[in-house]
Amino acid sequence: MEQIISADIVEKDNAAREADLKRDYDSLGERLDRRGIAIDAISDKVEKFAVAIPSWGVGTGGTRFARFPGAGEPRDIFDKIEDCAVIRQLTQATPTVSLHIPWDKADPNRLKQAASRFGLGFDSMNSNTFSDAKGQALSYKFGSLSHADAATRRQAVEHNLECIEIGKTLGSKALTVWIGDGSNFPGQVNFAKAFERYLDAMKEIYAGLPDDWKLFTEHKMYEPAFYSTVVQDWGTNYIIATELGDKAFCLVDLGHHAPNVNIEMIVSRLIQFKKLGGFHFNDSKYGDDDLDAGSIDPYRLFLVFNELVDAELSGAEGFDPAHMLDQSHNVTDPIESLMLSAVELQRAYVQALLVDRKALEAYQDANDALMATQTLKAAYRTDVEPILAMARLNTGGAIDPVSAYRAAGYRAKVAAERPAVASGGGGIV
Ligand code: LRH
Ligand code: MN
Ligand code: MN
Repeated sequence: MEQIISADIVEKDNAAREADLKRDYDSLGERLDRRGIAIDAISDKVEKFAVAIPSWGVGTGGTRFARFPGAGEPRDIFDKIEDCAVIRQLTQATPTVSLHIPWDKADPNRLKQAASRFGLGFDSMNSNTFSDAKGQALSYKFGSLSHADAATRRQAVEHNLECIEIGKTLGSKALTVWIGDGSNFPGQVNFAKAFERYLDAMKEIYAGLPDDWKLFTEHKMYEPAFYSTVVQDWGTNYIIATELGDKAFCLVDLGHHAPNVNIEMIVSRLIQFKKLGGFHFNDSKYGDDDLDAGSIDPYRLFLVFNELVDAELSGAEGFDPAHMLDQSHNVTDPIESLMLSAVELQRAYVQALLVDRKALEAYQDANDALMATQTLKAAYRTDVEPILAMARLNTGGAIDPVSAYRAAGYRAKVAAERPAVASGGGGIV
């Protein structure tokens, strides 16, 4: 397996940190031991934790006002795969890439070959009927899978079926469908009719799904439609997943809810009714900000993982959610942001593993609200960095991924090979 960052650089950076890490790990191990927790068992779990990198996340993002390109941006999906390989190498947490079609359209066999050079696999395929592709016959300006015009709906269905076909060659096992369909004015669309058209179209896509695939639908409250969206909320999403069948699940993008919505409770509900498919992790302050996971509200991320760990430990039937990042990096080096975001998910996961669940249950049963919440806080307050760093070291990654990445000078190196992409307005990627 090829490694893009020279092993010497990673080893040198690790060597400078290893002795301190061992001390910190042992000391944390001792403290966890006092709480009846075996640190090595937790480390094993972290080593198995995986999150997919979105291909669109490694390019510099932008807003509808402007995009300020970074140096050495990937020119195409093959450059993106190399950037993903760097993230994988240094974090050892991101073995797969999630593609967006048609943004990443290329010969599937070449894609597979390019990824396998670095030991990367492919996660869920993402279709795109929220923008018009070059040369597309019918426009999605007024919708896609719910469009009033049957021919436009057909075109959108065909596109999704094509995504499945590409994914089959790549070894993907899921299709994620997010549509921008909705309305900008009251009265613009008939809610019920639009949803009915959407469901009919989705049934055709579902019929083309291989038996061992899953179909994820992603709800989003607003944007680009600002008055209503067809797949607005988790309730609508749940209806879709139940209408479609056993292979259909809800995908929760953390940025797609109304402010103050209790996302962790949505997660719990979907787990309880066996319809949680997976996540697009990111963070937000105001809307679908697509900020780095854990950068604004790390406690919320922990609370989401608290639900996930609760389900994992209680052996919830069929529980196997897909983890994907979905972020836009406007002012940071996307590789650095994505590495740290993957680590933030691991951190929340480990903190959630540390929750004393027996004690929590007893406090809940005794209506001891204060101690119940303190039980969560005790886990959340634990600095688990030594566990995360040790897991990286044990699996061949970097103790400090950003430090090793900067020491390798990867961005400057690719900047010399990849010509600057023009800046300009608009576009989320
Ligand atoms: C929509 C979304 C969806 C798209 C991605 C680019 O806001 O979250 O997942 O595929 O952004
Ligand atoms: Mn998303
Ligand atoms: Mn989004």
